[in-house]
Amino acid sequence: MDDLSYSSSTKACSVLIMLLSLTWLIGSGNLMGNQQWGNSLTESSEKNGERIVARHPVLENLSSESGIVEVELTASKERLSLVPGFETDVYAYNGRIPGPMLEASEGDSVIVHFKNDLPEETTVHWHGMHLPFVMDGSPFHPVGPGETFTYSFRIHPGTAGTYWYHPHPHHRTAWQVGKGLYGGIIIRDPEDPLPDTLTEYLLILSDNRFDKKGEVEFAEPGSRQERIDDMNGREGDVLFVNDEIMPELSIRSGEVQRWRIVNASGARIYRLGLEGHTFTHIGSDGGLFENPEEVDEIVLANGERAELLVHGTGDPGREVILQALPYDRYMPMWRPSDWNETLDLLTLQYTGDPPADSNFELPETLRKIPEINIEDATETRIMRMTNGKINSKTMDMNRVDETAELGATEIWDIRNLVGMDHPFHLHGFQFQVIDRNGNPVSQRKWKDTVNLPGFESARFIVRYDNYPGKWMFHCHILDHEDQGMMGVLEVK
Ligand SMILES: [Cu+2]
Repeated sequence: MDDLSYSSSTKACSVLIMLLSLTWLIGSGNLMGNQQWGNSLTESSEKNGERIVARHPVLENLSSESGIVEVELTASKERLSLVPGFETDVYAYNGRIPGPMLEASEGDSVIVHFKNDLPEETTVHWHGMHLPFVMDGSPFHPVGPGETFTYSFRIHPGTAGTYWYHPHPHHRTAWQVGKGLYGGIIIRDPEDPLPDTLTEYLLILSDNRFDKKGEVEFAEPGSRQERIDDMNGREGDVLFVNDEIMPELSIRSGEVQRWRIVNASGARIYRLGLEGHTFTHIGSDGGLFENPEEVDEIVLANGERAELLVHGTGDPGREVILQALPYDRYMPMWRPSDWNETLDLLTLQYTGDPPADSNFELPETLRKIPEINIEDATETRIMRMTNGKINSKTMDMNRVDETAELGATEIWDIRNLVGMDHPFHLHGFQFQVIDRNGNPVSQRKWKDTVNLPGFESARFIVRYDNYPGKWMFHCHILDHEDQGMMGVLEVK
């Protein structure tokens, strides 16, 4: 595993005693969690003065040139322990689930030497990234078994945020992601408005289902379960945060932490709440908001990301649970019987240390997000989503569904005509939601995925900058995408 480097948590606090107690914490491994199976992390390293993500493996940068991030990524069949007591046939990036995090900064050039060691075609899609068409890892550019492909792209200014990578082969995405192929991306802004002293976590949420032998279970063809999975998308009863079931994160009373959360689940939508705590919602798909929002909970649909500040308002020694609260995304007749149960995701354990004197001040404005002007829009594209179809069509690789001019500004009017949620994702270009069900949204945000609850609608505005090509748009319930709930926008 020499292609990986490990990072753990540091906090450069002004109070000496905090520094000392933290050094002790890292030294004693208390930040490493207490339930680790399979590809758990047993090492940590610290990078002084740099922002680092607690206990999340990072793709090692092989380049010593500044402004270049060059990494190796291999997808292969592995046998890993995901649930206690079992080994499981999986697909993994660099031998891990999730794959190691890709970390780069605005302005960097990223080069990924990808090798497909799987027995089937795959691609690597860089979800949310603004990059050339041939680098998008869409179904148009499969990488065959045994083949290699070098993905290279530039990180545009203003795109700092949390993204993720996953396969996107035609009809096989749900299966390959279900087998373990997904990983996180953090793009950093050299001028990040938040202090680099905050402990930062990247939490990749996924769920999976296992048979009695501990193998990943997919429904038998023709079974009732297959009908349910086709309709709802495949859900599992085992919830993972990164590679762990119910991991434990550590916080000190008074401390503020920065959490980046990715919904990498094929179908499960998370309504997240932290017992007795509120969140400061500071960012989503395309990075930080202009203005932080105080919220009690947050709904994260498939493919979406959230950046949150968690305030350690609890007492020393207290234990609180991050929960997936009931969320009804289903058609009534297909609703699972346990849909209204609250599920536990992780434990946030307060240390026994006396409350830290947090001198953290949240900036009122995190950054300015340039407005895409509605008056510039030259077209409105209406997308009618029904179960399995967009505008009454299923995906055809040989058909272009929408054609637009490079540089054009357009409005997309997404209408969900059925009674279950469909999260809508556009490749290649971040957009700004204008309104939902006719009501203007509270503030401008960069998004690449917008969830449409049953019978709801939303409009967003987008400008097709820089990159011509055939860009996918689709429902991000992966089973729906594989069934053909997807289309092609050609920008030329
Ligand atoms: Cu869908």
